Amino acid sequence: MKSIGHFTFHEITDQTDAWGEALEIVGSQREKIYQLKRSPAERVVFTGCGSSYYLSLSAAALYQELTGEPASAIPGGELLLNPQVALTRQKTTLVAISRSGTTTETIKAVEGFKAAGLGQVVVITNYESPLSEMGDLRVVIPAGQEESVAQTRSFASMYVAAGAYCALSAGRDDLLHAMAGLPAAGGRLLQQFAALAKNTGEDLHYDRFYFLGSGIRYGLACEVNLKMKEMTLTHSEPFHFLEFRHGPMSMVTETAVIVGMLSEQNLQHERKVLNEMRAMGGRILALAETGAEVSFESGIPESARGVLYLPVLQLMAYYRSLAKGLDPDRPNNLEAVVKLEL
Ligand code: F1P
Repeated sequence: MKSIGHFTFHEITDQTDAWGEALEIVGSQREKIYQLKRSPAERVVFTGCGSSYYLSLSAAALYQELTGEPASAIPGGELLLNPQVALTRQKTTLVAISRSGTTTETIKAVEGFKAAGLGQVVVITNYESPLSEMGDLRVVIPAGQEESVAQTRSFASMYVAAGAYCALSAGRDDLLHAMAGLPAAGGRLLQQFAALAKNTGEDLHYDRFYFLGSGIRYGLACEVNLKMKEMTLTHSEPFHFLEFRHGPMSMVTETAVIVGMLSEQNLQHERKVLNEMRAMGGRILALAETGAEVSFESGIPESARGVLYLPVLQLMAYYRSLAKGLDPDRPNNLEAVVKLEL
């Protein structure tokens, strides 16, 4: 009989193997990615559902930051029902992200995109699947497969793959080389901050969580927010750093945890927000490359290390779930894949 949360715990704590596989697989497709770039699209659209949409948000921001080319993200269901909002007549590359490769909205959205003949399709997934079959470029990361409903190892593996894809699309082999240090850095974080994740996660005095992240980190803030919801049924919300002052900070009490996913680029502005929320009584949990309660000390460039914000926060949600008597392997009301009759 497996203990409650058995799968989630192991999928979080051994996830860095899947990060390494993701890097190998994308690296092996380097020529194909360069070939895609030789007939460049005018824009790139990333799509997925749930966690995979939040991954799309972060990946689109990274793609545009690194290449200087227009990139955006849209939920699979929106691309299916309102394609006119995300697509134009411009030549477009669609990057479809899906752990299972079987989510109905994502599959139908890609079918519609291909029927419109707008451009190439890149698929990032953990399973050989109906979706992967539709890719002109297919990134399949089996090591990211998981039993649990809430994405942890799968998300991180696909996120690393997406980051490597963005780096190569920008001709930044240096970033891909630097990303080779991610699995070791992630393993160190899981060792060094396991107790912090457990102590904060188990403290049920806290009844609300806010995840602050800007730029390429906003999609990651949305993802860890979803983990908190799925695994622990706790009120939580993600915000861009400066946005938090414009109303939502009214919710800050001493029962609130404000998680700051700090950047180097805007550290001064972001840290100021956290200091103001601390003065209002909130519990602050800051993550950064250095000088924070959770410091990565990775030596990896900012645009290549986004995945490092995930493990400690995933583990915190895991421990909170157990402390609340829930089973993180089987979140309330959820299935691993949403399949619809459309
Ligand atoms: C998408 C998804 C997950 C969500 C939940 C239900 O799955 O919405 O993001 O967390 O597990 O399915 P997929 O398209 O990435 O397989």
